[in-house]
Amino acid sequence: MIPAPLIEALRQARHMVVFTGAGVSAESGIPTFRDSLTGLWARFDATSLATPEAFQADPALVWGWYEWRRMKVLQAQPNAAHLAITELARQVPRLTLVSQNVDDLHERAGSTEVVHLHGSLHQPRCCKCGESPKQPLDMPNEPEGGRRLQPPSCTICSGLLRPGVVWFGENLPAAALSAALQAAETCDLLISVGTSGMVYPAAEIPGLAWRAGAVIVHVNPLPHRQHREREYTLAGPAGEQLPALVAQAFGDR
Ligand code: BJW
Ligand code: ZN
Repeated sequence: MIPAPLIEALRQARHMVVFTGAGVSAESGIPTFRDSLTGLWARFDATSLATPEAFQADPALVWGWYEWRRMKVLQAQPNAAHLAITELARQVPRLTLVSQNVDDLHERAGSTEVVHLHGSLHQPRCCKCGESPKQPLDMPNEPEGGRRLQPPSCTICSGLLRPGVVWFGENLPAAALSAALQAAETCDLLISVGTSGMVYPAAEIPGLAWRAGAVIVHVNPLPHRQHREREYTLAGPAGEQLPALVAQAFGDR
């Protein structure tokens, strides 16, 4: 059951933010980070893979693991949740899509101008000069979990290429962060989809929007901790909840 005031808020919204985390890609077969059985951190140690120190200590271990992840994404398809977000953007005057995800499934579902807070698996860059290769990397062919794989060298300065993602302790890309914060402060409705809300500063975004007066909707199979006024949870997988939300709010248009 979707509450009637929420449907009305969707119909009235002038500027909507959709804020996504790993859960939006879960139904495409991309593992989340913190789900207790299937999450990446249940099987792999974050500190030995997702920090600059880990890459410095063992570039081949880290590069191989990210190449395995990139392969999984290239083999995956956008799911009903990604498609529902694309449809939502057609229905509201303005929609800003802010994602913590490093995959490109929103883009492949037809979303444009996605604000990627944590970078991209598909845009490695040189550790030394910061340039990204002009040619896309070859299609990876990595076993489950990845094998040790020497990162390619930069064609400009011969430094090592590194994954183009934001690791713990690194700053988020300034332009993306400022676009996300500005959208959160000015939107009238924010839908937070498939995120545990544990990683900062991204986790501040729904609260920022709420304090600025927006209606907040969480879409997650896990119940949300607490609810304030103007805050709702649609409990269930995003691939079911988001299409239902879009159909109920805009199906008659
Ligand atoms: C479904 C579903 C379905 C399942 N449908 N839903 C303030 C306080 C405390 C700590 C800090 C702070 N400020 C900064 C920090 C440190 C740190 C941090 O936040 N640590 C916390 C973990 C404690 N932050 C940083 O280091 C950030 N940098 C920074 O702040 O720079 C300034 C600074 C520098 C130095 C010192 C201090 C400050 C950078 C953070 C970078 C995060 N990087 C990662 C890895 C990216 C690369 C990679 O992919 O490997 O980003 S970590 C990982 O977590 C990834 C994600 O984007 C991010 C968020 O995870 P997400 O998306 O929420 O996934 P999950 O798995 O947690 O949740 C999935 C959810 O989906 C669950 O709720 C499920 O129930 C749900 N779900 N199926 C809908 N079908
Ligand atoms: Zn270089």
